[in-house]
Amino acid sequence: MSDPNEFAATFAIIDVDGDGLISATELQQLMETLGADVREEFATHAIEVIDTDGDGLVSLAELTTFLQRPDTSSESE
Ligand SMILES: [Ca+2]
Ligand SMILES: [Ca+2]
Repeated sequence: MSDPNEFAATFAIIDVDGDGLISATELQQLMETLGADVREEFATHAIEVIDTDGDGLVSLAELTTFLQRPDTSSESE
């Protein structure tokens, strides 16, 4: 999956309120919709990982950068 249009489509799905930014709450709602039992801290942490400018919200550019990053194997538990 490396098509920018696909990222935009995915982003639009996650961005429920359509303000162009993904909040931890929206991410949590998405994962609950997908059937994952997600804690708020997990969603907040995931946002922090993707959020490169540190405003606490994920923009399409930040999501695209994150998804296109070749090496995402440096996860900590
Ligand atoms: Ca939003
Ligand atoms: Ca940000």
